Amino acid sequence: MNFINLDIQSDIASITINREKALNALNSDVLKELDQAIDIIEDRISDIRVLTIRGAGEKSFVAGADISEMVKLSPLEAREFLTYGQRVLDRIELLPIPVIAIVNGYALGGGLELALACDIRLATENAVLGLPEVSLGLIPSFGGTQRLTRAVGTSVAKSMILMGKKIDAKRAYELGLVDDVASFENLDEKLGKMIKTLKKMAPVALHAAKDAIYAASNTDIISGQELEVNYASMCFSTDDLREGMSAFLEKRKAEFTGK
Ligand code: DAK
Repeated sequence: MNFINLDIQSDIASITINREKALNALNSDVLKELDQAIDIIEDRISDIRVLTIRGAGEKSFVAGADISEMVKLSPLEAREFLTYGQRVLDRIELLPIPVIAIVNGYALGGGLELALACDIRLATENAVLGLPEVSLGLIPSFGGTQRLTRAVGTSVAKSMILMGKKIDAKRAYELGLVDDVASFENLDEKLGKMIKTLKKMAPVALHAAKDAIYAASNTDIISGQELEVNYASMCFSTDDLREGMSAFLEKRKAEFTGK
């Protein structure tokens, strides 16, 4: 792969979008390789506990879909690119493991949409987040109108989408759009702590919780609660639930096996 580095160390997978000269903008080759990286991760999913995604360098996570490529698209080609882009981001959102976006700089347009498809966002202090598509004669098309609105509410989403308002890491943290902010010096430390926390959790319960939260945005409350009860009941069939509860009662640390 030319634009995506996938590194799997023990039970942590790390994707780096590696197109630094174009601020890691997503063209169709990058999207294809991202799709291939997800294939590899899915093949090895039972060995992986956490996935991280970042952009190469210290300036940009992803500065959006590639404008030089998009400018040439016909409506039908745009539809193909859009459907493909949405599908790749959906695959990331639906992975059974937690996915952390390391928002290390610009997260604009498709870049913010990619970060929104991840479960947790850790921003560096220089991060700038925005959906400037309307200034290009377009609207956010990799799920941004849907996921940003669900993440921060209609009012903030409208100011960011209609006025193209870009926000810094501090404001994004205040809005709950990112979960934490780090300097480049303490980024690894903060990321390490997040990963450590996630690895303490029961893997099957994490997967069930992700699916139930996904349902909260995609179904009515009655069906969502039914799904929640079904997932929770399913947890009672796992070794991990017995282990988690026994460990609490025996005042020791739980050792989860993901079964
Ligand atoms: N696409 C292509 N190249 C980009 C790019 C992008 N989104 N962003 C940056 N680059 C390139 C620049 O062209 C420049 O290339 P060279 O001139 O060196 O060859 C290089 O990266 C460095 O950028 P700058 O020289 O501009 O760097 P600055 O520090 O001055 O500015 C910036 C950084 C991030 C503020 C600026 O580059 C910028 O405003 N970039 C564009 C940000 C943006 O508007 N992003 C949203 C793109 S629209 C769809 C599906 C999805 C989407 C749309 C449609 N369907 C198929 C319909 C999603 C749309 C978007 O994401």
